Amino acid sequence: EAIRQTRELRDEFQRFLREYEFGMREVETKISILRDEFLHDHAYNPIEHVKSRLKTPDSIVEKIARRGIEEPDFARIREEITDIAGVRVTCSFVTDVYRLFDLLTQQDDVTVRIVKDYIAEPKANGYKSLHVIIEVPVFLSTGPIAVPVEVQFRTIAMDFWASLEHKIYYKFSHQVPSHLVESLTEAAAAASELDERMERLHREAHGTPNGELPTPPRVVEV
Ligand code: 0O2
Repeated sequence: EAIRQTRELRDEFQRFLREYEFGMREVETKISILRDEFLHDHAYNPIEHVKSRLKTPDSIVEKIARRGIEEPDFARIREEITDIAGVRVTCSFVTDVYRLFDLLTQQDDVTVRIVKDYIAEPKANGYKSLHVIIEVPVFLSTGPIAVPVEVQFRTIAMDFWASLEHKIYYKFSHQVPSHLVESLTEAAAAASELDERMERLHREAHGTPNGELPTPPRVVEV
């Protein structure tokens, strides 16, 4: 009986994870359609790369424990742990970050749950990125479900910084020596400056004196 119950729980967990994988694929498709459309219609690719990941069962279990969820309560896990599916969109410039964010979140079948703009308000260590938790519909044989997906938008410079910071954070088991914290904060400022310079350069190269990028029309409500 115990084995049967364990198997049932395992099957349920796998089904639960698959839903997130499907949600992630829906978001990947949306981003890749936007990228292809930009390339064809504006001869411009605002996206450098896209990386998706599903949280590992171990790290989900760890987070469930940290949240004090004791029962295998999938409804509560779905409600509280919103970063099981994650898509990271790395853009060329800050303008593109916000443009892509708008284009994704304005789509009719996308529901925005939480926005955290760490570009407008960077974290104390200098971390910058635009985070959004969205819900996208996934159509299963049993009917539609809404799947939460965390999408992080950032520039290449922000991504470079975040990936180094992440490695250092783990190397020192979350206790980074203060001189490194300071250097990282300085590096974050340098990355932001580089972002500004690169965007200015890009605009100049496109001969747009007021800094206007060749912008496609915004979505207009009819
Ligand atoms: P991984 O390995 O990327 O999945 P929580 O998710 O509950 O711990 P919160 O406040 O709800 O935290 O989420 P928040 O602030 O939106 O950030 C979550 C994710 O953003 C992290 O996921 C990182 O990917 C990224 N992030 C946030 N702050 C930092 C930071 O200071 N440095 C770096 N390098 N990344 C950051 P995970 O699960 O921590 O990691």
